[in-house]
Amino acid sequence: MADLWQNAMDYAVAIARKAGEVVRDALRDDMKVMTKSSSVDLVTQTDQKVEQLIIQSVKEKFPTHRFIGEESVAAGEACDLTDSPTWIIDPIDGTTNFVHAFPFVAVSIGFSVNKQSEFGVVYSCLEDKMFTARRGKGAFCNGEPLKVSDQEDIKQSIIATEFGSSREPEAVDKIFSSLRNILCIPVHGVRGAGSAAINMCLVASGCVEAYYEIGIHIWDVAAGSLIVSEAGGVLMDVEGGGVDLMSRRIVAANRRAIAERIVKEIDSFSPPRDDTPPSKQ
Ligand code: 2AM
Ligand code: CA
Ligand code: CA
Ligand code: CA
Repeated sequence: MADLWQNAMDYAVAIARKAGEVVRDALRDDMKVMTKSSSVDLVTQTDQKVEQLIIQSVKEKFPTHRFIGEESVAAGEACDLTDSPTWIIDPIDGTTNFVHAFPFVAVSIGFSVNKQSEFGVVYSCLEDKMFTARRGKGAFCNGEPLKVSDQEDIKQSIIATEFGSSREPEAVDKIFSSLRNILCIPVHGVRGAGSAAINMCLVASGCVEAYYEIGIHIWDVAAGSLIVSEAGGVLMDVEGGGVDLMSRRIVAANRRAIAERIVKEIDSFSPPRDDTPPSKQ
């Protein structure tokens, strides 16, 4: 089956590039900005158009494959990861950035079979950087191999995270208490690109030692997590142990010891899982 998934990955790269062109072109047009769950959870027609473009393109070549896409789930489709070949799509990761023309916006396409990631493609379309990883075959940016930072000391590290989309004071307090603990280690700095997928690619590229966030969704990190692990990094839950992509929580780091130190400092909480049926939320 190896060749088939390599073909699928080549196809995903071509689709991501085309999708990125649509995103770049849309930046020049007047945008209609809508909201979903709250006034800071933004969506545009381009998010929806790009997701449909990706799904329709994949269906032409792989009609039996399944999909999890952010905007399809928002429209009521199940967020259901089965053993079937499944494309996990975030058409625009960094919609808030996109709306403000803040230049970190990605198209993210993960692909999983038997619940195992086979490849990941993240196209940072305003930087024109194509990040790719195929299971067991390494991670690349524009064809150049990626390797995580070899820094062992968290005190000499940059840590990436995000403030998320919740403005509930209790959730914001937890985010800030984790941030305070991390800053006071002390670390060299804390950064956030505004795109989970790009943050993961920064870890894979060795620009930041680690990225953590509570509140992400499977489509934010499906591709990026394979890119991190294929670049030699580690993935962990915010309470330690293995990552469950449906759990809404992730730590990605260059080294296990750095991931473990972050786990120690995080004030953790558990948002409703991605695979919770809407009736139970
Ligand atoms: P999105 O642009 O695809 O919605 C993790 O931080 C993810 O949360 C981001 O990659 C972003 O993905 C999403 N997100 C949604 N609303 C946000 C907001 N107001 N600020 C930052 N990220 C937000
Ligand atoms: Ca969104
Ligand atoms: Ca996203
Ligand atoms: Ca998105």
